[in-house]
Amino acid sequence: MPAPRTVLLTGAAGGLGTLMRELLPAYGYELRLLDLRPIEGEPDAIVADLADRDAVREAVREAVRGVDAIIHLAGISLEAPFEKILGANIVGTHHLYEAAREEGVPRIVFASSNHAVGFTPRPQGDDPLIPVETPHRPDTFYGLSKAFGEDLAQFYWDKHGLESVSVRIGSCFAEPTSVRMLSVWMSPADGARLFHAALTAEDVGHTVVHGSSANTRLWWDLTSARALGYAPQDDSEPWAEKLIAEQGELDPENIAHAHLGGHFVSDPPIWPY
Ligand code: NAI
Ligand code: 15L
Repeated sequence: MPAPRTVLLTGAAGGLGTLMRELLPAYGYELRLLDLRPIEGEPDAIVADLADRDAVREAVREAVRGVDAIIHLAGISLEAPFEKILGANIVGTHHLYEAAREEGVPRIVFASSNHAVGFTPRPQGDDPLIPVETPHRPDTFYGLSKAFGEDLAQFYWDKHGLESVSVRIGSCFAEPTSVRMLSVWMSPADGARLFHAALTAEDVGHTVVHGSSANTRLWWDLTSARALGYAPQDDSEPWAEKLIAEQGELDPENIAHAHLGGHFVSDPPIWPY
């Protein structure tokens, strides 16, 4: 596949979308933007609801002219009633993949989440890092929709030859804000590095990768991400002393502290996580 240059960014108005709008152009990408909401200062951004099949067909058809790949960030990004998750994340992601197939877009980078496998026990002591092959163990309807998205990506590769990289993102924010995040944090700069690797690596078929920085307290294995050419540069450790002093060490007897998904495993999920 020739190196992609023009990339459709869905969910471009959101937190991660805003960070990637700032960071990805430095890699030489020309971004086309799509979101449910208008984006201030971006009059050319396409406003469309991915859950609406006719809208997404029109939007993607318009956005796809000259587009080499899609980074799919759009969707509900926290737990919500199943009906809402069903529309935005499950139906919406299907609509996007179907439109991409129809328009011949060769690759999608799908923003999956640690919550697709959130009930996986986090490593303790000398336990090995969580492998990328760990079975789906969603911790919420939200996590269930990300597990669906990964399976959808596999299906479109097997059936239609549409390549995907499913990035199981840990926590991608400017800085870690909890003790758990010390283990799953991905700096925005490393996020851009990982998306760039996912867009440019050869022959990815459908590859699932974990999305974190090179954290000292890492819980999961980054081998498949590194195999794409990802070389993380950041580490959450400089925040460790302050966060542990404020919040205490993780308690293995607390189920939210004992699982990858943190407080998303609680019923109902407890914020903040
Ligand atoms: P966000 O909630 O800030 O942004 C999501 C964007 O998607 C919003 O701008 C929203 O308007 C748009 N959207 C929602 N439903 C839509 C629909 N039906 N059609 C079109 N657009 C729609 O979330 P954030 O943090 O930017 O995350 C981006 C993606 O990455 C999400 O898919 C999220 O699940 C995933 N992710 C993010 C993580 C993080 O740490 N930020 C961690 C793991 C996954
Ligand atoms: C996610 O999947 C969410 O989209 C994000 O807002 C954070 O909650 C992140 O996971 C996390 O686990 O910290």
